[in-house]
Amino acid sequence: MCLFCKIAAGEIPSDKVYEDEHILAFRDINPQAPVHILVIPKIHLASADEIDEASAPEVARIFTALPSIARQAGLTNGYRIITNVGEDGCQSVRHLHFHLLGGKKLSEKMD
Ligand code: DGP
Repeated sequence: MCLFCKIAAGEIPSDKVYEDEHILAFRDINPQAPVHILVIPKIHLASADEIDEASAPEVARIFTALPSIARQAGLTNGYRIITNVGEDGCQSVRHLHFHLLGGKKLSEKMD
């Protein structure tokens, strides 16, 4: 089982901010902004590169939950959602996750 599958299963503890049957949001262990939350599907998908018609509803659930996760985290003035893919994308955990970053004016640079 991968690291984030273990976190989703509760085998590894995390600082959860939202959970339902399909998705989990928890604080990043190495925050890169005042608010840095990871949102994952509970099913294992290695990255956004694996999204297909069958898994698209899981991704839709994440994006449906994100506005309220952001609001609950106090992100009333905007935020950024990032997903890294593969080697060139600097993805270190091979389970699809969306970084929710905010709590300050973020860099204009995207790379
Ligand atoms: P990425 O580089 O896009 O694959 O991001 C992986 C993120 O996961 C990185 O920001 C650090 C975070 N992370 C890695 N291991 C753990 C962990 O065990 N717990 C939590 N909460 N975050 C983790």
